[in-house]
Amino acid sequence: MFKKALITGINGQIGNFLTRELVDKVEIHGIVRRHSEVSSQDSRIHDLKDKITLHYGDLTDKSSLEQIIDCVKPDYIYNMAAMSHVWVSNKTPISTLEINTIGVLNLLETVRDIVPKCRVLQSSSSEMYGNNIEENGYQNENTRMDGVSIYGISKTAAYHLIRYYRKAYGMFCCNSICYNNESSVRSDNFVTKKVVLGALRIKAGLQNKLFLGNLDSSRDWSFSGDVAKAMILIINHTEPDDFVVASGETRTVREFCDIVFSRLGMDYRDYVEVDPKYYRPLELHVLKGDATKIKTVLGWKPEYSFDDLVDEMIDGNRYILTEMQYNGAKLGI
Ligand code: G4F
Repeated sequence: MFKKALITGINGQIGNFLTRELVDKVEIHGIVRRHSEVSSQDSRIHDLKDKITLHYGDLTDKSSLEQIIDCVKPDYIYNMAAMSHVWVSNKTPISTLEINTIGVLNLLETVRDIVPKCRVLQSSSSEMYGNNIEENGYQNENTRMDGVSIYGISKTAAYHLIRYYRKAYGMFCCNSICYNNESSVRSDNFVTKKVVLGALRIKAGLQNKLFLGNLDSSRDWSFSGDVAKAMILIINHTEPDDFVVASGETRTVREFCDIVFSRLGMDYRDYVEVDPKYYRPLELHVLKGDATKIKTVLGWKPEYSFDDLVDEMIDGNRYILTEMQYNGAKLGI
């Protein structure tokens, strides 16, 4: 009989890749939040709807988790639901804590009550480290945590809750400490997707300028599909543990702009302008993760290089250029 996996945030970027990876291997249930635009509830996984079961729920509503978990009795829970935007978290601090921290507590308490043997994987974040780095310039599983955003702090508390339930109650709870992970289906307001969409729109003549915030921060960017595969390895490990999932390479936002605009035959300096409204109260300057542990213990290896990631993001959104040709044809230009 198929095992059952419950994915919270199933329609998010990683929820989407997890679902595609697992759909023929386990019975998949997903939690979606009610959205006024119904199509937004399952936009990324719409094509898989016949193969999965979706439930309305919310991490902040424990009664919804109790009903779903009691009905499904999952063997695995991937907690991908979160308020995941760092800049927004500073505008909505209370709801960020309610979703990202209390939400995880609601989930853990419900699992402890109803399915204590269920394995739980928490999507933790490199934002938890803040600006701390080891002497070699990387962060690893032992790097001190000191979040520089409400988001980072909310994730740090959740990370510790996962460890506490593991140690105090012997539950199989693990953290994947994810660095920035991207793809063509990334939400439009994260910097990589914003740059790719902006460059394509400029190329298509639909936009003249691209306004960004801090161009000098560095991020460790991976392909989201590779990160989903790492999570599956972590939750299936013989024992619950915490793992950094990262590429080990870091590039500035400026370099990312340069690469994307160059691939489209443009110079980013002609189009990108800084708008301080995108600055954050505190910035996390450099992220570079040391993924030695997951590579050694679980044999994880990313399949996408940074160049592959950029190609996937541009190719997955090239329809913008085609749409322009289509619209241009309609207008006779
Ligand atoms: O794309 P970002 O918004 O991602 P950020 O803040 O690093 O967070 C992402 O990665 C975390 C893991 O490290 C996740 F936990 C989190 O959920 C999320 O997926 O910003 C990246 C960098 C920042 O330094 C930001 O200041 O890009 C800079 N940036 C410059 N201009 C911008 C912009 N970020 C955004 N979102 N929009 C801009 O216009």
